Amino acid sequence: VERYNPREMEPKWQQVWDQAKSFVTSDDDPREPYYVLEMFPYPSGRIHMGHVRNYSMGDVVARYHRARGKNVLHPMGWDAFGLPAENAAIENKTHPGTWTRANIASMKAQLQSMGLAIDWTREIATCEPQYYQHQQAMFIDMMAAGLVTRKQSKVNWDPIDMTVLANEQVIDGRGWRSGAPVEQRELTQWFFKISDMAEDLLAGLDTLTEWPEKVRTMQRNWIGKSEGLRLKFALVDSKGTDATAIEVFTTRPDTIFGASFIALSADHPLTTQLASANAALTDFIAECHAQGTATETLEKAEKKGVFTGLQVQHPAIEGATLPVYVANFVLMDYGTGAIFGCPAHDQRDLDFARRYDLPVKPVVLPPDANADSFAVTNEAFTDAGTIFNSGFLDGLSIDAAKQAAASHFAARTVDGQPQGKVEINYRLRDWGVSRQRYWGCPIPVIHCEVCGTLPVPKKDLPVVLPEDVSFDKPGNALDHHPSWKHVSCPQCGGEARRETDTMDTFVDSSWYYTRFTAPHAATPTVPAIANRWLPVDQYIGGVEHAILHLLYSRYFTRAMKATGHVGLDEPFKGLFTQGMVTHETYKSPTGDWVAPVDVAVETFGEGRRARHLKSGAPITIGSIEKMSKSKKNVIDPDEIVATYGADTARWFMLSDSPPERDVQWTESGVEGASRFQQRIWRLVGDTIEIIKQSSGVVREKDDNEGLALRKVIHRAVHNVGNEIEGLRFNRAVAQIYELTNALVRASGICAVAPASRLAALELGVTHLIQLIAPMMPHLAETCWEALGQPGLVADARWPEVDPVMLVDDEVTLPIQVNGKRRGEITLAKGMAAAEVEKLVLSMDEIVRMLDGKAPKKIVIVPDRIVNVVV
Ligand code: ANZ
Ligand code: ZN
Repeated sequence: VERYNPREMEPKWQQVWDQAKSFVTSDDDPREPYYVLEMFPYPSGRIHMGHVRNYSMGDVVARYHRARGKNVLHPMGWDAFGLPAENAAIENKTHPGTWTRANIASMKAQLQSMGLAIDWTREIATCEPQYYQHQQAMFIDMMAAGLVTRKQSKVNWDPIDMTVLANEQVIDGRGWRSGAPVEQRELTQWFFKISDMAEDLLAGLDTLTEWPEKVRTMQRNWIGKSEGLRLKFALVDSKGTDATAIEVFTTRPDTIFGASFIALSADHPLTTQLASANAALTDFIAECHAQGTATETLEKAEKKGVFTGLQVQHPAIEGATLPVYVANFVLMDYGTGAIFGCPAHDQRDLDFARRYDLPVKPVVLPPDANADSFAVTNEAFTDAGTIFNSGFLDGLSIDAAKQAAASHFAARTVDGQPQGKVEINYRLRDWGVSRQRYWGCPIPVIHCEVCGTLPVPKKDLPVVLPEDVSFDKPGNALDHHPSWKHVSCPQCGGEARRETDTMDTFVDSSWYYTRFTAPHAATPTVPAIANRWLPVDQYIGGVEHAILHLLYSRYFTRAMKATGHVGLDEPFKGLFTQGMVTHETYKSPTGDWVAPVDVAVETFGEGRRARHLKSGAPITIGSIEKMSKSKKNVIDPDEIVATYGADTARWFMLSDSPPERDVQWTESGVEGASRFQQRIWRLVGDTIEIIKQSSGVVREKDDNEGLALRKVIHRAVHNVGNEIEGLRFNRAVAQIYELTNALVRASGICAVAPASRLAALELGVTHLIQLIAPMMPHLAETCWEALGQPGLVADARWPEVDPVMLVDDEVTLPIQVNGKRRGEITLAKGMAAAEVEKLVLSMDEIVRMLDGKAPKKIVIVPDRIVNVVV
């Protein structure tokens, strides 16, 4: 047989599928709908191996469920807005749209060369008005429904890039791109009121049983529900301020007897009042503002503060007072912006207390500790224990003490109000969606001096981005545009100004999966169609999106439900997060990274060594790292497809390790995948040859070995299906290897003695091709055609499994007719009586004996005997 040539066959089949519209999905198909989706890519320019892995997995799921008779929706699109396009525009003097659309075109060609079973008629790009006009319409609906607000808020401001940064984009207090120290600014921004839905988003996590537990935990922590107490501390002396008490939020009222100070946020109203007459405090506030609000920065920063001169009364210890500080680790937008510090049982408080020499009084005794000698030194004790040193709370557990303290303070008053009040707080903040950038979805709002802030009337949508923009100045090109923002007020007709903020690109990706269900509709969705397809049955993507993208999508689905665009809460029923693709790293003698294509690796004895391909210079083999441009350890998917074909790349990605783990890309691995492809092709060729030569040989009946082979085949079909359904692709692959080995062995035997086993061999090879079809679809079509099978394997139904064939152990049961032994039957152990009865009644001998009459009675003792009474 000639070698299989993927370079010739892969484009051929891609064209065949395309012309047959094999993967175009219709909404009114009566078959059960199944929606599989991979996270859509950012059009950066080229696909990388992470994409190859992600889409290979999704494609297996899509093709498999098609074969199981479902109406599969498997679409693809582009997350096409965002800052890189603007940066490219600045660097290359092109328009962000030109750059983005060119990238989409080349990446689409790359994806198509992978042979993915995608319905390209549903392709969407979030940067096109056909998409974002619907986002604008929904924004207006959300405004009307009270889900949107505009408020002043502190933001991380990058003074070089002149833009707001998300907390995640602030690294060690600096902008992630510019490296400039981040400033805090007060800006009026648009927000989605996601925090109103905190409880619902939290409760919904319990229903997501097909999500990784790790992701659910991350979301729970991000939402950060905590139950605590608002507690008032009366001021000993107001010192000229208008305050008489300070209210804190605490989740540990059980530790109140260990309190040693009060700390206010730099932005607390009382701090502001005190700062006017306190230069040290003013300086400290400025220092806090320079620090930024990113959680990471706050955790790393040294715990510092300034004493205010104020004292409060201790609420539980008669006559005792506590000093009031302003501290850098207290945030204004959580709780009340003030805390009581208990250094013995909170690490931040302990660091602070050590710095300012404040008392450290333990009040929770560890289970094995002695009350007289227990002391806290450098590590706060935060685990469970028994309350001590605490008056009326002594001897209680933490939980009991929390309750006792809460009811104690609820019954007392400060300034005529309850001193303590139970409260639930969430860490989740409202979602600030304003970005001061050009390349995003314009927020459809108009500001009028007379009428205020108004939504753009829906008839005037879309608010389209102007094409003629310049990026000569840093900042927001929309704002710099000479005319775009000047409009007349939709209400009074007077001069007004367009909103120049655009939406966070996370908004675009929060609903694209809904748009795929009706990508050409004149409304954002067609609810009846969206509800039929959604939730997405299987969503696949990187774990880096575990929090933001997935949480925002869950929120947005709820917002779309509230505004009548869909009828569900949770958009993704099944979620799978795949691991990364890694590669060895290489370094030249001068310490520069060297790309794998420039390196020749050889083995010698136990070891391996490497040289530079061209110069021959020795190369150091480094650690295995996630493929990244910075370490040059990337492999270009295009080169792999050109050399080995897409099927090989897909197979290797699926075969090598469990899909949730990292996979290490190696040349030997790819070559192994390529050899396996040829092995299948040879097996098919040999089988065809054997069938040709054996024409006329009786092929109906199995001998023992034929039966054994059938069992292997049925078991493989059964297991591969199960493994794919469980997304254990590497295990599915292992099953396929096993089946292939068995068939290659059988083909050898058949070739020398063509006989009864031929039928089993033919069945096995045909089934094998169906099993590999979701993974190596081009090779599978080629083999399918060669075997003379009708149609496309892409359209073939998944082979039926005969349950009898799955049972390993067999028993032979004697058959008695009217008490006399008349024959026997061999069948699978444990077979149900009804099944046995059917088989017995279809046996030639029994049919003859009954002579058309029905038996009076059949008694079956499972696995023992069959008694027929006639
Ligand atoms: C006293 C105390 C004693 C606390 C103790 C902890 C341990 P979670 O669980 O995350 O909600 N806190 C309250 N408001 C804060 C703010 N605006 N900025 C910084 N920290 C704040 O955390 C609640 C705890 O974080 C609260 O309980 C408070 O410190 C602190 F042994 O009160 B605790
Ligand atoms: Zn007006």
